[in-house]
Amino acid sequence: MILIGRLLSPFVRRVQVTLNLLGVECVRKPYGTATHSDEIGAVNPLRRVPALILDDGETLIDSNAILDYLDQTVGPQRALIPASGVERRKVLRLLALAVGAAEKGVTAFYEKTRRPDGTFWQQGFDAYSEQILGGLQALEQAAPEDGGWLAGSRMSQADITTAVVIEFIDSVLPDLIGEQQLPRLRALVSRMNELEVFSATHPSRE
Ligand SMILES: N[C@@H](CCC(=O)N[C@@H](CS)C(=O)NCC(=O)O)C(=O)O
Repeated sequence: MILIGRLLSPFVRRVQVTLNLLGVECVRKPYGTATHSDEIGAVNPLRRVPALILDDGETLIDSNAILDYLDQTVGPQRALIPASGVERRKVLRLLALAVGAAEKGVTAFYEKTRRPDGTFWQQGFDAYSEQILGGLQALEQAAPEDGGWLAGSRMSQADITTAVVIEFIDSVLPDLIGEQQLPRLRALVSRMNELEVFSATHPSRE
């Protein structure tokens, strides 16, 4: 299998962490949307990453679809999103918050870096920042005080994605989350970084 995209993308990174954790063999082509638009467009008409090319040539696009495929491949015992019930709803809600914050982070980052000189839209940037912090604060409130996982007694996709998103926001919007803010999520990030499957995917190691 081939994963398309760079680890700076939180959507690509959460897929790579999941591949590592589940022990699924895959090579990655570190194509960036700004530098490899045509190569990405050849596998995804939306010209976005990630995309996952399966061994038979089928191509999956969007990290949600890719993670769903990986969960189905390993089966319900090892799946990182519970198959049904209240556990599934809880993880999906946490993921909506984390993924939503990532999406707004990407938009705010583009606003900051990609507009022509002099056309920075401060009001929009402030609104995106507020949405990011709103999502992360809701995740902070959902995190257990005792340092446990976000949903239940074992790691789920909510833990992976949240930790990836916190590190992404810190890297592209370094002034947004104060060092003293979100202590439970900071503890989660530390816990995830103790795992090689996670820390090996840090964008600085690409
Ligand atoms: N919903 C998509 C979002 C993917 C996404 O927005 N990827 C960004 C990189 S972080 C991208 O490709 N942006 C280029 C663009 O949208 O033009 C997913 O979960 O895979």
